[in-house]
Amino acid sequence: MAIPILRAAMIFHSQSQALIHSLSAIDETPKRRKRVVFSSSSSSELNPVIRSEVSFCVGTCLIPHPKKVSTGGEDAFFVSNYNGGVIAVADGVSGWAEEDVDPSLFPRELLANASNFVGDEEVNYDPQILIRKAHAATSSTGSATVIVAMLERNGTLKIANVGDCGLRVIRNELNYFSQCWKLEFLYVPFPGHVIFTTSPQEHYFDCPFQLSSERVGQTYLDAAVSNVELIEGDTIVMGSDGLFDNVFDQEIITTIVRSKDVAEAAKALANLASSHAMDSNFDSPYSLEARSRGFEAPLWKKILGMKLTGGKLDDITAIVGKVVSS
Ligand SMILES: [Mn+2]
Repeated sequence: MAIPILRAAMIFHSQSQALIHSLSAIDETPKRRKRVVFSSSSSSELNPVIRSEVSFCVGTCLIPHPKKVSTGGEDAFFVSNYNGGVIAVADGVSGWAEEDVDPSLFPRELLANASNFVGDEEVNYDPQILIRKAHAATSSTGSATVIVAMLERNGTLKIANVGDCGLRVIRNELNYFSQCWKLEFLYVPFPGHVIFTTSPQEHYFDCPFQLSSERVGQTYLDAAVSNVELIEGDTIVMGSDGLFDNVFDQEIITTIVRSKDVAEAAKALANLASSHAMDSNFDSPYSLEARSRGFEAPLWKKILGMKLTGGKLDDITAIVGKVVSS
């Protein structure tokens, strides 16, 4: 995404200290733990009940914008195996480069701070409070969209989202019923479908809600907050707009089904987004949206009777998390 909110109204400060944190992909192996719960029956006997807890198994992939390969681009992410698992993506607003500000500094520092606060008592495992504390601790100039998802061991996924990063939850209903009825012979590869999706928040086309170093930006109070009950076998896909602007949900599902594990799925999704981004003939989610807002093809294309098409060149972050019992 390109446009910082109300750039003309911003007051620029000289930053004496810009914190730069490089966040790299961490593929977390879920902790194996079964909790034995003793519940009393009507006959007051103690019956041991094995309650399965869940956590994420995560794969990640980041492909920078083709012109930003040397700097790594302006997306940032982190993955933590704290509790059931914490996943976050931030996307720096590239328009800051016009003000001689490195747009990658703010999102990287924001997520470095967020990763430090994951176990904080005041955060209390609430993604919206995590965003508040991380934002308050960030001193770099710039702005970023951000999404944070935190999984409880009981399967509750708590999401807070500011801007146009996104998250999808994909469930295979057949496997769901198989689990309910213990029909293990029905555990077969099946496409599944999206049971939850975030919605982008924006001021206008290509200008999303964003946390900022300036007062004109949004805050944690503007975050869209959702809770989703996940079950073993669910898959979540989190990404920057570079993923969801270039890949349709149905393609995401197909890609996940074809992949042997979460690492392969994340890589395949990012590669698919990257190839669509560079394909001027691909009718992407981005070009569909642009046409629906009244944007038109360049004149030479219109003369040839062609419509506005093509993917959107951007940094691409794809994170795939599979819910496993632990
Ligand atoms: Mn982006």
